Amino acid sequence: MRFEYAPAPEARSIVTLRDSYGLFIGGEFTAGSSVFKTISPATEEVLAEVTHAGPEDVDRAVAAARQAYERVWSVMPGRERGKYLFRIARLIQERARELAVLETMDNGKPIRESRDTDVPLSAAHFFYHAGWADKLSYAGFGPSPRPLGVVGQVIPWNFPLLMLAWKVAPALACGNTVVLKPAETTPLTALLFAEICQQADLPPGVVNIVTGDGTTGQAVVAHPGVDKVAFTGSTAVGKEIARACAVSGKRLTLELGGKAANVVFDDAPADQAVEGIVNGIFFNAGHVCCAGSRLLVQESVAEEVLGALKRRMAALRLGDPMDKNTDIGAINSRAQLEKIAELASSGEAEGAERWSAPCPLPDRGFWFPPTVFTGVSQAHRIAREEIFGPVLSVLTFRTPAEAVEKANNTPYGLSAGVWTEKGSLILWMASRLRAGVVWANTFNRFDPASPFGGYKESGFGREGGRHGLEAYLDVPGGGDV
Ligand code: TAP
Repeated sequence: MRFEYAPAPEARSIVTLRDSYGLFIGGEFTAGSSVFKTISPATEEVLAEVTHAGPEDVDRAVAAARQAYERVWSVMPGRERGKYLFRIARLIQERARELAVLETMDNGKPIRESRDTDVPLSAAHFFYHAGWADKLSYAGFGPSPRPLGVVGQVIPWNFPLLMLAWKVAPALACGNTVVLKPAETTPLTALLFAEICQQADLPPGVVNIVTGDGTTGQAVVAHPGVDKVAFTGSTAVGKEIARACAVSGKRLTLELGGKAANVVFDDAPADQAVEGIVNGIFFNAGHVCCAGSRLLVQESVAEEVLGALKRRMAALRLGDPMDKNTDIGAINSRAQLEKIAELASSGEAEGAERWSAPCPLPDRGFWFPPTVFTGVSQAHRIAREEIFGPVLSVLTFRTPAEAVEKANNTPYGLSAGVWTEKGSLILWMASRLRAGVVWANTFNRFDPASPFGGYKESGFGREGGRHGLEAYLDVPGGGDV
């Protein structure tokens, strides 16, 4: 039975979009070398004009960050830094609705997700790290660990504000200043965050935001005035950055791609497992580095689980991301849509069987239906490459040992999920899965107190928790290259 819902659109009026945004350098919005447009991926309407930062703009941003580091931020007592972080956290909460609406407009993700996940977790990261700012001496890194200096941070488009929070909050708590480059297609919440820094009276230059494309990212990473680089994005660009930073004396942490296995055993509670599979791959339309994009299901229950999964997928609502009933929003860009479509075609060409939920796609914007591939072999591209879209590849296994072997048969190692009612099997699996995070009977759970990061081509370094502080302090193990 299918229920029809009346549309429940979130109002856009809470957001005041400017026609044009400058770069945020030294506490002020300033002009840059050229401009580009950011669009809504759900409607393709132009939202605003944004400034492209060239190398000379990055120079100015790094100089502002250096000055703020030396004169103000690194010499400020931790308890004073903490007050600013608390203030930012509270302002994110106060302006939560505005941030959520803007994120959904610029990124295309459902308002339910930006409202209930991205924005509250962003505030939580600032609250959590505000608490650390005056307790670094007790974090296990010696009596008075020092900050690193100016940090260059480059982030992707899938969780624009949340990735900013993951990067900026620990850097500032530890006494560093930052130059951050948001993704080209999702700069708007970072620019609203810049306004929040002004509102919080954050000393000028502590946070600098330079918008632009990959060349702006390159300029940030390569700048000799940057002491540490923190990057979240694709493995291909991560490798380029590792090469650019080699033998430079810069610290580096990389949070890269993933191809997580979500492993369902025959004793798992089927309904919960299906919800977990759906959440694992269709949350944020699969634009999630730790998405459970490979379902490994025990052969004896494969048919039953797949039947239930398809019934559940048929009930997912795809469409206007501003509607509070929407489960699946837009794909963030035409380029990403083309990449997903190309990989999905390769799945069919290589012999896997494709099934897509029967949902109508809007005429304008970038859309891809929730899709599942069965009959997938480990050699197929859709089993090996990160699709970064709402596409699930299903493989089967007979024994726990086979599940581990298949789950680990990937160059990535960011996350994994295990579904079973046996605690001993969960522990057995968790100790053998080569993944930074292993969820048991749940998926996509995040907490600022819990470190997150990968193995192998998923990168190195941890974000969140006590371990995440190490990446922003001058202590051994903080990501020397
Ligand atoms: P990328 O294409 O790698 O872009 C990430 C960021 O790097 C963007 O700001 C991009 O700018 C910039 N950039 C591009 N080329 C660069 C270069 N040569 N030097 C420096 N910066 C450069 O990734 P994406 O497509 O935006 O994001 C998706 C990827 O991020 C996926 O692989 C996903 O798994 C990964 N991801 C990982 C995590 C964690 S925590 N591991 C979390 C989220 C996402 P433009 O926007 O202008 O291209």
